Amino acid sequence: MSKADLIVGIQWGDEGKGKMVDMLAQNYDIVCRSQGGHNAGHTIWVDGVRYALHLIPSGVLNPKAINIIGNGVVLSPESIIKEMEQFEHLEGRLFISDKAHLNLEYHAQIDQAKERLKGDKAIGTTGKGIGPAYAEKISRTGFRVGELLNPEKLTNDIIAYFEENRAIFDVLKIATPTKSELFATLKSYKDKLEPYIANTTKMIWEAIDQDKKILLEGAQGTLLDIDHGTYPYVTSSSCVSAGACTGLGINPKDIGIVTGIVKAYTTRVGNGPFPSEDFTEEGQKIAQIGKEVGVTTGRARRCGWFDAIAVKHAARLNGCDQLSLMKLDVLDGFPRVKICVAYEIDGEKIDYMPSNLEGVKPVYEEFEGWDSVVGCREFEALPENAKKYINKIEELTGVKVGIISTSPEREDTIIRG
Ligand code: 2SA
Ligand code: MG
Repeated sequence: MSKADLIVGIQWGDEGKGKMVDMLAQNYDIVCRSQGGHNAGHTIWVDGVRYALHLIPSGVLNPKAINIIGNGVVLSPESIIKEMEQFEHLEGRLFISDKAHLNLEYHAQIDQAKERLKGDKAIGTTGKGIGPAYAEKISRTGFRVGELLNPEKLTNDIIAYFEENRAIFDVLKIATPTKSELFATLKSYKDKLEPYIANTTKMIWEAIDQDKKILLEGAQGTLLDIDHGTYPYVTSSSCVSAGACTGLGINPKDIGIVTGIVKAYTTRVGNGPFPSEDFTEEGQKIAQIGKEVGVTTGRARRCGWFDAIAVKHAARLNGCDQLSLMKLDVLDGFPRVKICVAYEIDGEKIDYMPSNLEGVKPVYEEFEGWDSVVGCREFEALPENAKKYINKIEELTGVKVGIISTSPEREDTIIRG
């Protein structure tokens, strides 16, 4: 029996999971997504061709790997069908859980309408309908991927749902779809997706029993987790490692090595507290050098320094065996770099993450910078100050930095034994 290795985002998403999963996917038989939806996004370049991935697991770029979208995902048929057009021969290589919930056009409409109504209290969502789709799942009024197989019944059920909730849809100015249009849309989804809809839990169990190598690919990040993130400025799924169990139907004992992906600094897109955010030119410099723009929405990401308190907290939540430190090269050439080593709250200094980050101030330690780490493929080859920075991160978080990325190139990666 094998165990499933897991890649999880340790900050607010966009830690560079794409590069790691793409690299690692070459060695795995099965790559799975367990949560989130098409709010996730990363770009992968292979032989000069750009691929944008939102829902399809990164194993799609390894022709030998099987890709599974688990029950914990909210699936936009519209979005995945478009994404699938980038690839040939997906049949037999991509499977979608029949228990995953559908994220339909009206979910995005609700999401966007609610954000508009919230005004300056908006979450800053991606507008992709993620929150409303998960809300319906938890309210037990959602529709599941397996229901696409009977589009006639699903059409009637969705129209009935609109009728029951007419008052709410009216306030949000969302029109009821016509029956014939809705049927045509759902039928086209069925025609395109039917070969991919499967009982994926059974598939994963069989793969575990057959000793297959399995990689679980997290989306978003720990600080956006619905329970453990900076609520309400979070996404609506379980982004922590434990979520991968419910989101796929495996048990905690099936999980193998947990690698936390973390940027050498911190970014956040959307609203909500961010203690180590840097509002000065230095923050802007990080954004510019790190090309910190959202892949899904094109939004500018807020930037700041490495937050060791948040990372220590997230590493414990996920049970990280190691950290993978991404984009270290973005800090090249900074005369000094900072790490947030404690928080100050109401004049008191604390070394743990409180339940509410609102009003928390960072306490920094400063370190001398380094010239360049670009292209380093051995720890020993790194400039002394970069080594000190990494050693400090290990000391403050209590987790080994097992992998270090020194440029966007696949090969520019240090893997420590
Ligand atoms: P949502 O749409 O309901 O999940 O938004 C709720 C919060 O979760 C944040 N969120 C993200 N943060 C970082 N990256 C994400 N994926 C895209 C990317 C984002 C993009 O890879 O760059 O392109 O803008 C992602 N998805 C959700 C979101 O900003 C809200 O704070
Ligand atoms: Mg991303």
